[in-house]
Amino acid sequence: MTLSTNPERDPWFRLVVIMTVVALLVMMGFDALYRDRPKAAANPSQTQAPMSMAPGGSGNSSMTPEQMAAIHRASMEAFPARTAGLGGQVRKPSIQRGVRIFRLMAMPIQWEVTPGQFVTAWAYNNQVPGPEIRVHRGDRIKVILTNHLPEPTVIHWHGVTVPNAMDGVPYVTQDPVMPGGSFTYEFTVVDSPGTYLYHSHFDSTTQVAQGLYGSFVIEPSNASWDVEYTEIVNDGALGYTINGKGWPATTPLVARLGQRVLVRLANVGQMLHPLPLHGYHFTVVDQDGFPLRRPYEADTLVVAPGETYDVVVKADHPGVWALHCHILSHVEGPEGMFGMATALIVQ
Ligand SMILES: [Cu+2]
Repeated sequence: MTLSTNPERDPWFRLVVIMTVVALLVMMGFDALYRDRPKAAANPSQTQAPMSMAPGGSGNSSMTPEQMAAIHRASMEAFPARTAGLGGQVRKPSIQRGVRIFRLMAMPIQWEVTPGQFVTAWAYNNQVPGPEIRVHRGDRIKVILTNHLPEPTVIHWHGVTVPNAMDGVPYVTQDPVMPGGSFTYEFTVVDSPGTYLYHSHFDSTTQVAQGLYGSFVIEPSNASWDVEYTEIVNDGALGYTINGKGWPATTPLVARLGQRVLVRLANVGQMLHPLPLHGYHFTVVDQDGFPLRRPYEADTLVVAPGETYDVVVKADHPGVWALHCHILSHVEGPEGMFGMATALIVQ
């Protein structure tokens, strides 16, 4: 290709000029986007990881050994710390003519991630994660979403079999729900018992990171466990969290000696999170809502973005056993434990 001496009339030259202008506008647009976002959204570690946590091993803290020991002790002794707000509360439906009706209201709230650390979260029904929706196979359900956010939104039912029009993808299966608007999702539950998710599918890098997600549990007719917990990890604008809270404000899993504990693990973040449970081997019994024909034993389970696993723990060793992400910068630094950590307490 050669450019003619008269660039005004050369179509290739015009194309190059147009593409350059478009590229500049796109770059300026992204820059403006980032300037408008809270810093934490661009780098979740900034709300949690101390500045002194540079790679390179020991000796890069300005604290004395005694100061380090004291601050570690404080972060441990604070657990479980009280904060305002609890996510993932089970939502009881109202029932009209046999249809179970759930209402989800999306709006910005102030959310206390760790004691005294308030951030602007985007939440369903004032909690992060949103309410846990529990249903049975065969249930007919309606979920009425109302949008009080400053952006359009939609809900996608992750892993759940739904009619195409209910899939919650903007301009593919529905128009987005504009601020002040609402949309009713309606379907019959046909999948296997297990753990599924719901989350925003509009500007999801922002909206899911800010808190617009929740668990959708299809209950079995007979549970083969004594007690159960849902643990959703995220790595967005609220930092490294389990159920919307960072250590030491995460909620412990509590079991009596000998009980069978079902733990529903899910990841709505953008990173892999390998989750080990100290002191125990657990049995993985279900993945993404599919009961495993051959359950398997593991100590550490890598939960990828969008995955869910159900694991069973036989609580036969008393004590406080840490359950945390094994990417160390998500949980522990010179100032002790933070972020994606909780504990199983067997009494
Ligand atoms: Cu992690």
